[in-house]
Amino acid sequence: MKNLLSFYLATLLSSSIVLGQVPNQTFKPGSREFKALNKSYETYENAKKINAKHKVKIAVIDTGVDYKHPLLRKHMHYNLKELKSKFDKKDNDSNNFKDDFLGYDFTGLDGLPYYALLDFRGGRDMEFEYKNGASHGTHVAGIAANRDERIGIIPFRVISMADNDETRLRESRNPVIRSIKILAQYIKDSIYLAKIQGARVANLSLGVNPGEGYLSEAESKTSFKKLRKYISSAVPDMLIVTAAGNESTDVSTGSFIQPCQLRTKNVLCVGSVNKKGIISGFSNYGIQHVDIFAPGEEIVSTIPTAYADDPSMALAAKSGTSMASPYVAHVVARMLIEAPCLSTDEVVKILKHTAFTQKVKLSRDGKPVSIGNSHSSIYKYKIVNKKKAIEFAASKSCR
Ligand SMILES: [Ca+2]
Ligand SMILES: [Ca+2]
Repeated sequence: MKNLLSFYLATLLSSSIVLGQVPNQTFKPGSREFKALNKSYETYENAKKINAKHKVKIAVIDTGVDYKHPLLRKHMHYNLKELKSKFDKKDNDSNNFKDDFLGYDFTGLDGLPYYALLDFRGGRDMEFEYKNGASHGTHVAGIAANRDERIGIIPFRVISMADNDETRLRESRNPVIRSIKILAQYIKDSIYLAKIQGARVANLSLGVNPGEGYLSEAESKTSFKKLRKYISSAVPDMLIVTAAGNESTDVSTGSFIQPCQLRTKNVLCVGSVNKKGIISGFSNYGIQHVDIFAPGEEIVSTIPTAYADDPSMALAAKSGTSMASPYVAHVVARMLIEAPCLSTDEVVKILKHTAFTQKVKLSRDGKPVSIGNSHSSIYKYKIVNKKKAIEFAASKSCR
């Protein structure tokens, strides 16, 4: 359990992106497995009712989400046009993706949503789940939804837990694609699909460390530049909330590549603070990139049900900017529920306007220090004020 509790995405994405780790499965219609899989999703009628309650949708672009979790089920936002026929291997709504009835899994070759494999293994294979499952994304989704039935979650899996498993990498006979180009494309496609479903918020609790010679930094930067262009031009009405990362570094000087560094108006970069409002030791920071801070230490949220005997008790505490980002995504969703007419620009302005302002001394090497006198400057930072931000948005009521 130790790994679980201390896990956050900076470690998840330490080196590379792997494709082809998920074995192909044959799904025979009418088979026991096929029936079990179909049953694990909502029926068309149920999904229609659940969808209707969702006033704002958040795309959770991550490692996938346990859509069967009792605390997440009512948040899952289905693509009804595809759900009607479930796995018919056809693109029923002509969006270029087959059977994308619940977000999309970009990491599997089988084209099925995540968790399909887990279902086939009886739902209790902890080791397998750890490597392939949706622990990180499930936790993030729980924070983003925060049990508000008006918030829909559209889950996308753009990375698999196996991406960070060196043993698995070495043993794998599949080609390893160590390219951030692929990840940038998955993120772009997720945003495209989320847009069609009407999502106004996307959460990206991820980043890539191009170290160990796997990735060319130049290539990575080019891919992210393209992604930035897409985000600013194709989805100006969607606010992309991103994690600042857990390298204890100024984002503008770090060697990692993150959506957080995409400096465009509708990308918000979130760092982590503790309960006292002090910047978390692991959190990245930086005047140029980090827009706002939010709680990111020991945050209790949902984890895949395979981890607990009682599915409703599948919860764990995790720390990281990965947890701070969906906190802000939730606040943004709540603001948009109050005032759907707010533009992404206005949302960002209100978030910053209503935020708490904190000051911290910076040491000579530029790191925030809470004590000590050998400092060279002061770093002012903002912490999201959930209550005030939502109230302020409500005062801008669109009606
Ligand atoms: Ca489709
Ligand atoms: Ca289909």
